[in-house]
Amino acid sequence: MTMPRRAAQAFTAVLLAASTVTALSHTAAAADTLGSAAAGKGRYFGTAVAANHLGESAYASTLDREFNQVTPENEMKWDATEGSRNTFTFGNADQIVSHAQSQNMKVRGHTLVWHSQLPSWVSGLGATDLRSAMNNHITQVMQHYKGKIYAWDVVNEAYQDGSSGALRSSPFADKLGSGFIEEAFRTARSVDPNAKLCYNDYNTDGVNAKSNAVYAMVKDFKSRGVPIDCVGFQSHFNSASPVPSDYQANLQRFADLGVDVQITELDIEGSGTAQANNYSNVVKACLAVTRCTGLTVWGVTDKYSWRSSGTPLLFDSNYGKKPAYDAALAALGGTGTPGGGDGGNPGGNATCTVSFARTSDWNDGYNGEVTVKAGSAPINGWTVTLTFATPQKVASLWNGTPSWDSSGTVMTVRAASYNSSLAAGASTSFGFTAAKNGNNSTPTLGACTAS
Ligand code: 9MR
Repeated sequence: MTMPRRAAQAFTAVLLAASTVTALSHTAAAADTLGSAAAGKGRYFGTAVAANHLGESAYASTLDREFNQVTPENEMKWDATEGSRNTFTFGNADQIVSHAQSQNMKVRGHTLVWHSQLPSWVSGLGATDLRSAMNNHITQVMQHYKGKIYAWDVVNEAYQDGSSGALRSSPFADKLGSGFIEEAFRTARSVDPNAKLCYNDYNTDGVNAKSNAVYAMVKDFKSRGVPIDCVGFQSHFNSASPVPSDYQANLQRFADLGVDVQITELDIEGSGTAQANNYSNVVKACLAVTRCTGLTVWGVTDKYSWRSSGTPLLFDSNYGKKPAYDAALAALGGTGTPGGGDGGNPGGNATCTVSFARTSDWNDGYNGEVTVKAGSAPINGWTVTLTFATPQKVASLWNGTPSWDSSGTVMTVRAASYNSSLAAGASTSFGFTAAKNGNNSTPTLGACTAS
């Protein structure tokens, strides 16, 4: 298609204006995602990410829309980064880090010293060699990511389950003794003094023998000046390991030691209202603790969860928002969401009204803006029709999803994913550019339908 230069310039200007509008209205949409709602409370809301799913568009778009922090699920572990001694492989982890950076997401480094996913060459070393291999691993990995990681899980899962309160048997504990934890933290601090250094564990979510042992360690570290900044509570819950009633109190007692606390690997098996209530309680517990700086769920979608059959996450296998999503968002103070099972407006009182404005006009085209306003009840979706005079044609549309009747004159626009939910009385708008093709009339606006 050829266009006279002036028309082409005008068209470019319109497209620029259109993309500006998209960006502005997206940011302006108040707290309608987990990340933005958490940010409103001074927290982040993150997820574990697997590099091999980033190419799946629904995975990446859900990740980018909802979350503002990521933890590589496996890609930074010892077996992934140093499979053979002193040969480092960062490709998959780098992919996650650059994706996160392009989206302004924080990255949690997971994890430097852990008994699991540990290559067999490490377990085979004698004490002296093991100590230098551990310090070298921490140094090389942290140096590679220096300046890009907000917090590292320096040591992961060092304590035994059950009532002993003892360290778990591992090559590190068995050969280096309990001092390996302190040594790992001191090495980590010397490599990247700007990264927060965390201890991370599971079954430490309530007050129990295991969390008491971690508590005693953190208290000791703080009293002796061993560098530790934060404690991660993995929070993998199911019916055998439910959300403890003293969850918040436990987070608070750690925070009172002078460390930040984070929910680092949250997933809760179940479905429906029960699962939603559990998520709500966990989010509220974090918000109630000033030093609880953020939450991370252990995966974007049930489809790829390590406990997939327990459907423990916020998005179902088709990336649909679950009631648990609605509950987590509501607990964060976010606005209502579409498609969240029981989380929306179930009544028949959802209404909306529309108005139209021509926001700019030029020889052969104009921009139109349609404002959609919810009635006296919140709405989860809206649809508007516009009938255009022939031979006008819509060249582009933003902040809505258009479809056309067979004559090509009646355009039905439904909400975009991010502007479908409106609180009672709240408004949003979509816009379009139309080519006049010799007809300067204004389209006829149909009624607004809300759901
Ligand atoms: O989700 C991770 C899964 O893909 C791995 O196969 C597994 C191997 O140990 O690790 C899972 O993540 C774990 C995390 O790194 C540490 N806490 C427990 C997590 C769930 O097992």
